[in-house]
Amino acid sequence: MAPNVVSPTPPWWQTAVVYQIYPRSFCDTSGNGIGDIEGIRSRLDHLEWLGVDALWMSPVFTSPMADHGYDVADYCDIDPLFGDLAAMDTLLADVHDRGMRVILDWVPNHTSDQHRWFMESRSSNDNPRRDWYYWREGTSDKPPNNWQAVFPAGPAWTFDEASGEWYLHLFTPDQPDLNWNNPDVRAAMADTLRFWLDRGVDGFRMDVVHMIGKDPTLPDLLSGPGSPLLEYDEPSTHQHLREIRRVLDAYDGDRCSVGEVYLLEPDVVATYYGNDDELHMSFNFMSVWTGWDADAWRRVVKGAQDAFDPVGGWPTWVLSNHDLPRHRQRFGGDAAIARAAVLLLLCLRGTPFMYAGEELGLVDAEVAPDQIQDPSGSRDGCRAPIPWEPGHGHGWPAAKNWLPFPPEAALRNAQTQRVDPASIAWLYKDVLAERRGSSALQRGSQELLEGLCDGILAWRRSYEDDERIIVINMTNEDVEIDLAEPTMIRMSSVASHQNGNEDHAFDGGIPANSGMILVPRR
Ligand code: TEU
Repeated sequence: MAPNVVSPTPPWWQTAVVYQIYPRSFCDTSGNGIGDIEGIRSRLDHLEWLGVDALWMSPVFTSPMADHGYDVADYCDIDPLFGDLAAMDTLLADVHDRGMRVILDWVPNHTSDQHRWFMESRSSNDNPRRDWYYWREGTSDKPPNNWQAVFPAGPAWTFDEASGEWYLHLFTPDQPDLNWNNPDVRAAMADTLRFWLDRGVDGFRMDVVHMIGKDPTLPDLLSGPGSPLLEYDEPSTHQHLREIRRVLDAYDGDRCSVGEVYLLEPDVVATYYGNDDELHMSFNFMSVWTGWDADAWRRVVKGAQDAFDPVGGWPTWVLSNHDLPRHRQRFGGDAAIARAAVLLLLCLRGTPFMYAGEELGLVDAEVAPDQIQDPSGSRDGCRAPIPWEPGHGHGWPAAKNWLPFPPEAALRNAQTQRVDPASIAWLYKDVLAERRGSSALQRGSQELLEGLCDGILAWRRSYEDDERIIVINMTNEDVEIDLAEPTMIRMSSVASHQNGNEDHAFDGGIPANSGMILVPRR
């Protein structure tokens, strides 16, 4: 087994739990049915109550909202829909006052077609910014290569009648890809990072960052027409990431990056950490493609250990985000599974990323076909407004919000759950507190425990004399295991085990679809 090396004083982001906020859906204070920055600020007590360390905000920059903010028209300003720079500065100050951090969402692969850079680039074939994007000659019936957009269905190219050339967009035609081969683009994008670093942000989530480097000849995908997203791995990206890292490292305070490297082989993802000179962290999306199945999870955990440990890359864990069906839904909707998944996400070695609303055990909203907002058509369900209160409007002032509420909002809302110690929100809070009090859970080594029983995922975390064993029963049957060492139950995902602060002797029984944190009996 690889050594799982632990550094003596880890940077804050290695011991942190990050809470992702999709600002449109978090909390509306202006009354237009869309969440805003002031709404986030007004709910910081919830984050503090929960005990998370940092919040990551999906983009709030100036945008025509063709992809709800992932189409940025000005990286250095706030869209009026969400507030303004002053509101952002106030939020930053308030988050910092509460001892938490802010991670912004930086979208380097593409801008909006309404960004002034693209408008200039598009204005004529000899504009000085022409080369800031990928323009290629061709006839209107044949795109320059076989790349397809991730969404909507169709080529990753749009023909511009005025100039008789095509431009590249891995996503919608409103999201033209920046040409990172151009040093002026790299310098301008580095400036956008400095703008926010100077204002005090603690890090960046970097959108599809593995796609920024491109072979300028843009060759066809050998596998045939499709999106390069899940397979593209271009050497120049690593050079760009080293430059980006130097921008962050020039600031104090362990400013960090977490890359959305959408490649499904952990070994390849790990190369994006470089020699500790590229990304600080990367998502490893194997977890979101894995069902409620212990064997599959063992492979994912082992895959991460084998990929990240040898290169000293700090792992990350994620179950839900704004692009995917919520994990409770993916795992079949069972409330017990959602509770056991709390231990899965928060006790594996690495930085966990929660998605707002998972602490309420939410499933996705149902959105009528004629109400769909998302350009991909499939992601609205997990972007439903967060229910804050049980009553009418659930704490949202408008008569109608940009999306409907998720199911069971009268029960699955922050106010109701926060006064119920048996709720999933309290389970998150308790496990987060346990994590914070345990160097084993925060930064300890990790060893998978093999061969205990079919359907059981179990692992040991150790740091000096602090130790935890986590066991999760991913089956619909109660099972018995023999750990061959006496342990006490510190915490269980089963509500009835949770009450009282005393550890209980572990007799080997683990109820169906539940998890436990165990400590050695001393
Ligand atoms: O997502 C990248 C992306 O394409 C995947 O999330 C996924 O394949 C897609 O959502 C499936 O429909 C990032 C952002 O997270 C996403 O919200 C943006 O739309 C996208 O980049 C473009 O910026």
